[in-house]
Amino acid sequence: MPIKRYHKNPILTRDDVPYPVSTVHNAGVVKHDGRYIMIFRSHKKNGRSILGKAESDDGFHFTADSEPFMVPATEGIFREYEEYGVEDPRITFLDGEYLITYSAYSRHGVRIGLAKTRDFKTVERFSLITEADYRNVVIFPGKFNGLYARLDRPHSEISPWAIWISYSPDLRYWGESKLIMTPEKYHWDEMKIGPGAPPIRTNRGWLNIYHGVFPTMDGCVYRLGAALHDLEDPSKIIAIGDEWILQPEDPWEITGYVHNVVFTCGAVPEDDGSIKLYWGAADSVMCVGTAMIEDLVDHCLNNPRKG
Ligand code: BMA
Repeated sequence: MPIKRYHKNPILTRDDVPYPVSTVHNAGVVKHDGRYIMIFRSHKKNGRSILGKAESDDGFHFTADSEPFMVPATEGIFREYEEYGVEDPRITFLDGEYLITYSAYSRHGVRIGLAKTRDFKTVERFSLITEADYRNVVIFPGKFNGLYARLDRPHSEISPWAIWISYSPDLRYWGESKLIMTPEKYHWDEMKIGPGAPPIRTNRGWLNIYHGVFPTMDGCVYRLGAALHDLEDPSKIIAIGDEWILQPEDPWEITGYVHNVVFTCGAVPEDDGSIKLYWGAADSVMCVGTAMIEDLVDHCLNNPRKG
């Protein structure tokens, strides 16, 4: 498998967080001023989620801040839509700003919020960029014919839960939406798929590390796979690797708050052609692994799914 697990996983748990939380998982991670910044999700003990921040010099050893980074808004339009919590942050660096997309839960369903920061000291909510019910929005770190682009995963009772693309001139208004990738019948991702880490630019295409879900008699299994999108037109899928690249195997991936889950919200590309891939394990702890980007691209191209 192209992903090599770090030998000291898990790298961040609730015991490392100075305020009371019962989980640490599904974190977006970026490198800012040479340091790794992790924005992670935690369940509070009332079952609702907040976002915390941790920092690291090497991408493996993280120290969490003493206070949460984002808690549900108490004013404005966000207040109504974040009542039940904020979850699963993804971070994209573009035009000098970090764009943080996150799931905003409320009695009205789940929408995606977009917040911006330049320094991770202050953060400003910008807009709620979807209606209900959407999750897993990742923004491309690049523009296409002057437009921002994102992948997302609407929930639908009619069609399979699949990956769509949309475009925006200003990050606020999104359109030109198109379905681009669907789950494959009786395959490891047959039940639903969703974007994972924000796409990574490679010489051979945009690398999209996504999650796929398979239903079993013992509940759902969340695994990670990889797909390659055209550099100029990211709505075109060049290839989807047929096999998963990561599945729950370590004890803390198999057992936890939700069993059998590896779920990514972020990967950091390095100068040597590797990435650090971060994933939440069993919705309980954070883990990291490394891979060569070229190996992940080969994974997509050398054994692509046929469907
Ligand atoms: C998904 C989301 C993720 C979570 C996963 C496994 O639907 O809720 O945040 O990690 O389920 O529980």
